[in-house]
Amino acid sequence: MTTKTSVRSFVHDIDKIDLTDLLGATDLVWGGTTPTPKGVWISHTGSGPSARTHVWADTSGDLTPDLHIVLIGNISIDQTDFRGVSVRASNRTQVAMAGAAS
Ligand SMILES: [Ca+2]
Repeated sequence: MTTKTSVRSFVHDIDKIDLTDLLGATDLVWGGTTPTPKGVWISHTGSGPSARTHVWADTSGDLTPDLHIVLIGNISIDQTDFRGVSVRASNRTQVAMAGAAS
C-alpha cells in the first residue's frame, strides 16, 4: 500500500488530528514512540528550523505505516491530540491472558 504523506503545521492542545475514518468504528491504539499494529506512533527528526515531528499510522496490522503526517517543528504530541485514537487497554489484555491460562 502506498503511504500517504501530508505536511502541516500543528499546535499541541489546540489542533486535533482526526483519524476517526481510518478504522471506522474501531479506534487506533496510541503507541507513543513505539510502532504499534493498528496504532499510531510518532518520531522526531532534525533540529532547529528543520525539526519535524512524524506521525505514523498502521491500519492493516502489519506494522508498515499506511499513513504519514509530517508536522513542522519538534512537537510534544500525545493521544489527546488525536480523534480516533485510544490508549492501549493493558488491563483488558491482562484479564484476557489470565482467562486463557485458567
Ligand atoms: Ca500497514
